Amino acid sequence: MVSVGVLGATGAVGQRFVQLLADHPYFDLTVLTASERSAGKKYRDAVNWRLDLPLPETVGDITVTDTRADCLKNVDIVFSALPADLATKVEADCAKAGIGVCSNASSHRMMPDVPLVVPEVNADHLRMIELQRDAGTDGFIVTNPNCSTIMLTVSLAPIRNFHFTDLRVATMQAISGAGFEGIPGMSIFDNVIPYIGGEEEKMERETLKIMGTFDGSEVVNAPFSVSASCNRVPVIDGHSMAVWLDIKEPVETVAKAFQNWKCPLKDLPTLPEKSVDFMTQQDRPQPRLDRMKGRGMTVSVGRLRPGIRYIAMGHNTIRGAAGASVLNAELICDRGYL
Ligand code: 11C
Repeated sequence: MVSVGVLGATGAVGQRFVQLLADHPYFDLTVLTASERSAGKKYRDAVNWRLDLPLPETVGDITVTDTRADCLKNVDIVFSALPADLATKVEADCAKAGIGVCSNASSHRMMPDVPLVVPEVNADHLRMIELQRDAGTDGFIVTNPNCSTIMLTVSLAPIRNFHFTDLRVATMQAISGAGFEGIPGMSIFDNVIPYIGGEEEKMERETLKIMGTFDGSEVVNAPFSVSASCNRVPVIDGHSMAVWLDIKEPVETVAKAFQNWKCPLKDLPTLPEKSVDFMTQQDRPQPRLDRMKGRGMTVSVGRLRPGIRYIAMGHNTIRGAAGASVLNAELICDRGYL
């Protein structure tokens, strides 16, 4: 078993990490970190557990430590659910201390030697770990993108071989994307907020890196433009998005590509049976009905129309955050990078 920890274990994404790692076939969850005021408490006393499933018993007994690299004794991998401002230093310290960091934070995503990975789309970018090792780091940092970017890029996997130059996307994002702290500040009931700070820029630049080509020394960005418009809507979990692409092939050909697509990866514990579920019902996908498909890891695609236009939807804190990092870590183990 690989010994793992979670940085920032009490927040919305941290709790999802704990839920996914509590009984994992590769990983033994041994360390949980949180802010100074939680350090020294049992996890069950430090956390305000807000998920739909009960707090796993064995994890409740773990004593929470401070979020510092020197508190992570004998840990092989840490999963980071830290806010970006904290993550910059702590993740770099962990990597220097020989720990593999699988991060959901945004701070290192665009660094030239840090892989930004969605396994179904660019598993080969994990080779960038070698650049970090060549530069003298004993551990490594591997990141997953912003949740909206994950739904978008997974939905593009089956159709990426069609030629297009212009990708437009408008999101409808759930309130859990703002974390437990962000929710009370939002006047979201009976409302739509047409602004999520930094989100549009992240979708635009992260998509190009993920769908770009890694030539062994750097990533050459994907050769198309991305224009995003992001909105917060009164949904608890599940980010939806409308996507427009200037693909010239007939819609029937694109539908076949969605239907016939096979994920290129071999089986991994968190990889769902279907990474993309292509739906033909006129009123789907819907967050409430479809977000838990594939234990929250499937991205549903529907409303495919000429144009090309479609809707993609997935669970933002599972597929879009904690599940994405755990899947990256499984791939890292599978490919022998540990
Ligand atoms: C939201 N997507 O829904 C954001 C949260 O870059 O990981 C995640 C931000 C990020 O507000």
